[in-house]
Amino acid sequence: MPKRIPKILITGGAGFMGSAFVKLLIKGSFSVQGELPFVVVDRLTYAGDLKRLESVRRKFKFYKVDICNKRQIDSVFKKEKPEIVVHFAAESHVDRSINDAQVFIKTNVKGTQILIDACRRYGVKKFVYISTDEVYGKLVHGKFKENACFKPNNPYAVSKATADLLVQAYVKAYKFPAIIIRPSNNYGPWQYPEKFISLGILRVLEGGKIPLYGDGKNIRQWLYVDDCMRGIAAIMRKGRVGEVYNLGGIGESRNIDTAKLLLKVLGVSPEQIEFVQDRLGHDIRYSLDSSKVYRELGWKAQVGFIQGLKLTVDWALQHQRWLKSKLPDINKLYK
Ligand code: NAD
Ligand code: TDX
Repeated sequence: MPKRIPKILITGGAGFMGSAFVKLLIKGSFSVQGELPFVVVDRLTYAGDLKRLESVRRKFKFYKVDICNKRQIDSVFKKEKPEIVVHFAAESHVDRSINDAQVFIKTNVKGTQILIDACRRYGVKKFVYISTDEVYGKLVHGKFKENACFKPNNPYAVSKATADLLVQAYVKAYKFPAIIIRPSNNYGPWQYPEKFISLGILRVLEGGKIPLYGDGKNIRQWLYVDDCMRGIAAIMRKGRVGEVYNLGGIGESRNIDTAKLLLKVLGVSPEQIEFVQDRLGHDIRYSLDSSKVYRELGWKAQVGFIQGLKLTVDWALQHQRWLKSKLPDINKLYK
């Protein structure tokens, strides 16, 4: 019997993580004949780019749709009748949310509500919400488990926490078949060069320095994007409906150490660092306990931090033109 793949709709599939997920699904379906049942919905904001999916073009259906537009979402659901929805679409950058929170509340909260309601109307069997470690807020010692309290500290984190709570409320009130995933900081190929590692690479490729906020002692738990996608795919297939799963990376590192490692991998002087004004309300440290997903599904991050940085830098050297095409937008953001 040929294997049957359920129809999967991926929102934000032209973004950094969504596109990696679409490519993983397509790669895992190589033995399947005929049209693949993958549907991508993306508004193609500044962060969305179909170039990320060029290598798998024609292997999925694409709709340029805003998740906040109920009519458009309805028409996609009516036509495609997805069985599973994996929801990545969001405004995802903390600095932009501090500059202006409006679109974050609209897309991340209202957009999620519109999607959930469409899922309920069209009988979607599983809804996977990609939340974030930022919902828990900062911590100095230990690690956050899935039942930790929410204490988000910036407008982006608040918008993601609100949508996360909304999903939880629908699970409780209507037995809505959702699973929530909270990954730590992702990095890797095709990340928009507004985030720390991809921005650092771009600045060095331009002959500049890596900008470090404050004293550079803030800590992030870096997760290579392909590791994260393996985790999301495993949870989508075998995770328990109604549950929450953390996905934390291996590499917990102070930003200053991350910058130095990155400079070493890039083969440039460790002096290529510039201390700049700190981010408002900058969370000191994020760290997730991922023992639940390891216990239940055997997932753990596998790509070491140096290995992941090497893969990311190799990719960047081959895609300089793409990275540099984002410079006008980045220079406007960080002027
Ligand atoms: P990204 O900014 O690279 O991509 C977001 C995608 O969503 C883009 O393609 C964009 O066009 C699309 N989008 C935005 N608004 C939309 C709208 N109104 N309608 C339809 N599409 C819209 O983000 P990413 O880094 O790939 O993150 C994906 C998801 O994972 C987000 O929900 C984010 O909160 C979450 N997350 C990201 C990280 C990380 O480190 N990048 C970590 C944890 C969780
Ligand atoms: O230029 C910079 N200099 C710097 O020191 C930038 C852009 C960032 N930083 C610091 C701030 C953070 O401590 O680096 C760290 C990482 O910053 P970002 O890459 O902006 O990520 P972060 O704010 O931690 O949020 C990320 O992880 C959680 C993602 O952007 C979110 O989408 C995700 O939910």
